[in-house]
Amino acid sequence: MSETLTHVGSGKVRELYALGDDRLLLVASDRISTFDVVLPTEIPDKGRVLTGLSAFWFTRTRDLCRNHLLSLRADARSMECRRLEMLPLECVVRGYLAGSGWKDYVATGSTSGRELPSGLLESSRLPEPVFTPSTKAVTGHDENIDAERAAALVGRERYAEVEEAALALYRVAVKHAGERGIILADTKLEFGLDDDGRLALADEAFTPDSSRFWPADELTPGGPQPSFDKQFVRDYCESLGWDKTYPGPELPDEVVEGTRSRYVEAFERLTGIEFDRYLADPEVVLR
Ligand code: Q0Z
Repeated sequence: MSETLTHVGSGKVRELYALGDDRLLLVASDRISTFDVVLPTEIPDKGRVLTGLSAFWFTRTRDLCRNHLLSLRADARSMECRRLEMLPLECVVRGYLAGSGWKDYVATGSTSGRELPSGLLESSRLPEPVFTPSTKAVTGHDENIDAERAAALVGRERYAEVEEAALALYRVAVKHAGERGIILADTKLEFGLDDDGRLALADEAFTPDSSRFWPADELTPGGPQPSFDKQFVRDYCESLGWDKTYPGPELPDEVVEGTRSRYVEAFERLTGIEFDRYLADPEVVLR
């Protein structure tokens, strides 16, 4: 049995194909981006780590919120999904002040129109997680928007439903990761609607490409934190004095190997499953 694959989209490091009318195949490559540039060197198995982690989280959170996952392919990097009508919102939840949340806070004392306590440092833990939706930019960076503008995009009731679901999902993932020594500082979730108009979590979920993963034992607010997965790559790129425009630098073997190890370590710590077992039988993350 073979099926026609029609390429329907490319992300920086992922590809999307149509499987008939109502399903999609999401394929995670081994490409890696840093400072918004996709590097010429791949990290072996990175795509498999991300696909396995997403599938793990979809399985663990299915009672909290429906999701698009239908099955994993034997290659361990491809996911068959229900095709949804996607909501035009990036659903960001932040538990710590980093990235654009920190930038907004420095400039205005708020992020996405939500006032935060004074005196917070970069990478400080927030008193409670905040939902900071942003627009989906076609090019360039997503823009944080306030609840009013976000609700105008999806409707007031749907907005309230998405906010509640995103916060509930984030809290579950944060607790699980925290017990395994990983801080999930923030995350970006995407939701869509199924044929019956029901909300479902889509895209990837709680991967290092959609979230900030920090080693819990190294948290030092007052500056940016080392990334659990990409820090070797960033440090190496910084050491070159590269101007962060295309083309990015080739990575030496030891940076590739160190980075691959960090991805596999994140997978094994979070799932409690040996990565080689996942490669042999991807469905182990679905149980
Ligand atoms: C995800 C994206 C990627 C490029 C569309 N279940 C779904 N139903 C409808 N649409 C999507 C999904 Cl996941 C959907 N993207 C993001 C992913 C490559 C763009 F792998 N775009």
